Amino acid sequence: MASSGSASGSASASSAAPQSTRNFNFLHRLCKLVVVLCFLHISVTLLYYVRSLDIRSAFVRNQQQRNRDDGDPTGSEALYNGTGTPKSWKNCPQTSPLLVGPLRVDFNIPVSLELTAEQNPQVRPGGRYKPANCRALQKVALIIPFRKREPHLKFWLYYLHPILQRQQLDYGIYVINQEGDETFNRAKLLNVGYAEALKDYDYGCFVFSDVDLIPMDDRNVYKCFSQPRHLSVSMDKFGFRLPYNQYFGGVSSMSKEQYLKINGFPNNYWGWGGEDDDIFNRLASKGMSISRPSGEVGKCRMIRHERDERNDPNPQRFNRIAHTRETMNRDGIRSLSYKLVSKETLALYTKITVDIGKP
Ligand code: UDH
Ligand code: MN
Repeated sequence: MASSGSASGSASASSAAPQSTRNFNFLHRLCKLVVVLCFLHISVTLLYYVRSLDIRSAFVRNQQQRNRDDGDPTGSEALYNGTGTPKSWKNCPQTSPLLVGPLRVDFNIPVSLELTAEQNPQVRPGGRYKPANCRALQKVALIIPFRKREPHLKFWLYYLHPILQRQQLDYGIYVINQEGDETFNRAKLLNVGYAEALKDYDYGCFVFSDVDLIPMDDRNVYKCFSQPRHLSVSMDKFGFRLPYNQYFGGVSSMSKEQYLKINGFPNNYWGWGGEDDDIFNRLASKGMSISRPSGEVGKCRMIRHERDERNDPNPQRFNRIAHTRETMNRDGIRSLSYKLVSKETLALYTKITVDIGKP
């Protein structure tokens, strides 16, 4: 009874308080709330301000760093090296933004060297090119084994020059012309191409291409990869398929390092066939694997032709490819010998004529 009595007593006391006191209490609490809110607001604002200061100074540091790395692309002569590429330019992107994908390749439409030269004003004598606005990621020498295939070479240059430029490569074209009428030797000519190209420029990548093979997609980049690359993976001649898993013929690429690791190519495969399998064996024996584009990107056309004179199938090829491991150290780039007959710097390619001897 006492407690209920006291409760009802206090309730009646509070309700008995004057109206002005109740107003004062309410205002007092409201003010406290406003002060707390203001304090919170100021703290949050301060926190953000301090953080933004941090970010701004990091940004400035970053900018200074970038300026040091990139330099000024429009900088003074002092920034340029001897070859006309500003030392400080930024690298070309990993994937060229200029690529268009599938291409139309039609050998019924005639082409000429004059037309090709006209359409590729940026290509310099000797078939040299490098991108104008960025530093190419690779310096690539394209090596073509050759004898009496002028009509095919016209098509090759017509189609490849625009593709290679879109691929943003720093490249040079080397046509290695076998002099005389002795039996043809594709792999030895490729070795000569490697050696001669390096006399011109500090190439780090070598693409070896038959003169009659044209890629049908510019995403098939004619450059080097972490493993030796086979580029002509789906040829029309083989029904757009790889004829067999170890096939390494047609078009391939190798870095200087990869090429030297296998002592280059064999010099003693005279006549048609086997040299590409020997190269495959060399790579396999050094523990390298083959990198390839997809079947779609790797589509290419071969210009139809009969077998050339003095390039009959080599009857020794089966015996030779069975012994690659034993012969590769004594037969290759380290034992290459040939006579340079002439070197011509033509508008669209460098023509190197050589006497490579006979079987
Ligand atoms: N090459 C020449 N001149 C020659 C021989 C070969 O330039 O006299 C070069 C040329 O780059 C050629 C490459 O070596 O693309 C390979 O030779 P190839 O085209 O004769 O090899 P492929 O495997 O030929 O294409 C197979 C013979 C096809 C005969 C079909 C008959 N119906
Ligand atoms: Mn061919």
